[in-house]
Amino acid sequence: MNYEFCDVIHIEGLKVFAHHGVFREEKEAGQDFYVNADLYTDLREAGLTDDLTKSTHYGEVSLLIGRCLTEQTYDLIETAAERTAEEILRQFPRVRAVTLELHKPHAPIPMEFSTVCVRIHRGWHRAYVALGSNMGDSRAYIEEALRAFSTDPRIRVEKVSSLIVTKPYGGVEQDDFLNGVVLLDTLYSPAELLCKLHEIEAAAHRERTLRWGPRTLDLDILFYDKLIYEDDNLIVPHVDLHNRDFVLKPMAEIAPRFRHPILQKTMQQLWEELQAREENGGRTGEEGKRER
Ligand code: A4P
Ligand code: MG
Repeated sequence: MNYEFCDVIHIEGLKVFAHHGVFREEKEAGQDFYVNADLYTDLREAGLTDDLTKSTHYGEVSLLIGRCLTEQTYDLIETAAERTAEEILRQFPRVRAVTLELHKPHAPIPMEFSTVCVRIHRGWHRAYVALGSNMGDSRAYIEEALRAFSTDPRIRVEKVSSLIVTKPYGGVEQDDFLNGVVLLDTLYSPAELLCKLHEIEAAAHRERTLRWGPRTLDLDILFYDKLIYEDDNLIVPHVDLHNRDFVLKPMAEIAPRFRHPILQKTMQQLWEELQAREENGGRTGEEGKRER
């Protein structure tokens, strides 16, 4: 978590009468639920200025929690908590993350107990995504992808680099590419974001035939916060980004001081180093190929 988001607005024991539960009796009769919430935000400016517009109104957040829990009925408190956390994050832009606890002290448990609850932690994440196309109307495909991002309620487009024309990398004879990068704030997990990228690629009639071959649209996750992660479907940071001028040039434009979490170099440094290697005769592509 970023140092500036360590401040918290804490709401405790917010009582909401609602109808969540798997059993019909629970849905009919309803019962009291209690909510605790930690809203992670930066309170420094509000603290110095005494100005509510620089903070998040806990009364409004409480009313939103009440609405989320009463406007719809769910079987699971997991779902009720998930929807509520997401609404808080979407409607209060200063809140970067939320820990939400939803208690159901009158849950149908045939034993004495004081409470049962779910506690979830959700937040916005910053992802850099590479944009590429070298088939059809490349600019239109990339613009369509940006539109798909900006109309998704779980994504905010924060910055878009210039789009640049680049020579194909990777040894396949093909047309020049149009490339760029975009910085997204997203509520998606890395795996969910990858799924979303595949959906957008599919809508652009992307066909997976030749690896590194021509494509209408290619969307790769470059970074997801400072996460270092690898499974069968996803490697973050992208394994080969430091060898690619078509990634580093736009990254150096929109995030020159962003530091690669493994290589520990900034985008500006990596871009300068790659240019120096290219000037010394090394061509990117071949040495960059690696097994996934
Ligand atoms: N995958 C793993 N990690 C990631 C990640 N961080 N982001 C997996 C996205 N996908 C990731 O990708 C293959 C699989 O990689 C995915 O199913 C995913 O589970 P793909 O997009 O289906 O296939 P691909 O794009 O042909 O292969 P690859 O290795 O992703 O190629 P690249 O790296 O995308 O390179 N030259 C220029 N000038 N500009 C370009 O944009 N692009 C490529 C493709 C080649 N040459 C280029 C350009
Ligand atoms: Mg790809």
